[in-house]
Amino acid sequence: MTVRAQRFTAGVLAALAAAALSGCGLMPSMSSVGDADFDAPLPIPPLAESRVEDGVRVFSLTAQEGEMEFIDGHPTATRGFDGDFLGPTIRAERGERVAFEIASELSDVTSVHWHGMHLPAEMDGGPHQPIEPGGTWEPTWTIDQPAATLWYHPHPHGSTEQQVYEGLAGMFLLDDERSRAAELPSAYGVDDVPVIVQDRDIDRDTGEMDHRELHGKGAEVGLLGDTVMANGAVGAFHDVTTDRVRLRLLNGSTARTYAFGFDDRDVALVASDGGLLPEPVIRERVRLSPGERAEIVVEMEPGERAMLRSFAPDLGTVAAGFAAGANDAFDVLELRAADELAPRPAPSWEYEDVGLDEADAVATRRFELSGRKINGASMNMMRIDEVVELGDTEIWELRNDDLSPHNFHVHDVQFEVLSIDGDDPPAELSGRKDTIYLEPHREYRVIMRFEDYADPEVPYMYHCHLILHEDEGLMGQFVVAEP
Ligand SMILES: [Cu+2]
Repeated sequence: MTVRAQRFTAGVLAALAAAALSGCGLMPSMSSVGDADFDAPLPIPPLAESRVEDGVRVFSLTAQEGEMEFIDGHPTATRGFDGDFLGPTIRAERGERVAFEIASELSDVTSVHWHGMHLPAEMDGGPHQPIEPGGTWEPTWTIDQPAATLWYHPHPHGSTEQQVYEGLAGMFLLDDERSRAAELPSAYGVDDVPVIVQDRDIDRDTGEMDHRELHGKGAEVGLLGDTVMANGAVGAFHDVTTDRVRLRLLNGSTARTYAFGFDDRDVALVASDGGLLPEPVIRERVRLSPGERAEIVVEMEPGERAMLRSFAPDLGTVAAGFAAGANDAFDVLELRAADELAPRPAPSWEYEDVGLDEADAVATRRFELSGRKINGASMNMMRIDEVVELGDTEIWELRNDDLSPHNFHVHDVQFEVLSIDGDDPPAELSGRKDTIYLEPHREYRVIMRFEDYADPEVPYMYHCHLILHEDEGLMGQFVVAEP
């Protein structure tokens, strides 16, 4: 019996009963709430080392094979950057020139994409910048965007899901004057904590984590694992020493959407994909689809323990939600407050308005997602789908025509949400975004400006970040060209 089967046996009767009651029998809901001992210290990804040469900050990264012991006594084959699983946190300052020496010790083609970064297309690390087995890649660009929590991961066409699932991902933090002056917890790994949340399906008998086995028996959205980990640790806790703690949440899962929160407390959402929001947004739950980030500030009382959970997420769809994880809930990370907590001020900062104005838009493009196609076409690396003129502000209309979930990620730019079904977006979508969850059959209008880096030859991608969908063709290509 596989791990999965054994594990399901325990909860399956209750789940099936619940499913029968709810009238949906597609797939049992998963839950780890209250199951595990949270006795593993949260691993904090190390800050990547760098050196400065001729004014350029140079980082080195190696994609390599690894091994983890997620299940006691059973090693799991994994991959990581400069280690067994995940990668170091890269940190750079706005205005800095950065360069990377990336080496691959993998046996298959990979790439390294800088998710959320504004940079030249040939530095983007998408499917057109492959790194061959044993090969290297040396991108360089100048950081030119507001402070934000970004991330990096492979993007080879057709095998991105597999490589991210195996562990190739890391955070990329950008700082600027405003973020440094902000009243926000900022001690990395202490009160400013990276939290990469991912789900996995691990065989309890062998430790094996081969996602391909699950294609066909997984959900339409891709693999939905029943083991949820934070920075590669299952059942992790973090010791909190301040009365406010900032969590930089990254949904690094390939298919699963989470609704993060605590049982009974509001959190302050302070930043989304593209950086700080206009002002803190108080929420009980924060929904994140694959690829999205959220920075939240959590208030703590001395001596208390608070469990960061993912509650059953509202996917905006009844029809397929059950099979897409809408009924699943997980414990993610336990916060353990010390008996005495150092005070931290209430979150505040100076917001940077980048001046995206609908009146400036010179083009409107429409993208309808269905199955594995955008506007009826599936990804073709030889075809440029859209040509954008350098300097233009554009409105993109996004629509998920299916009843099951999709989201939408655009490379190179951060966009702002103008409206959803004609209404103002909710406050949690008031900041800049590079990835947005598309509730089925709703009209999303977003605005963006393509202000740099014309290159008529090398395209950027836009795609669904449910990575199975992306791998299977739900992706298109645009170039930014001189007028
Ligand atoms: Cu999709």
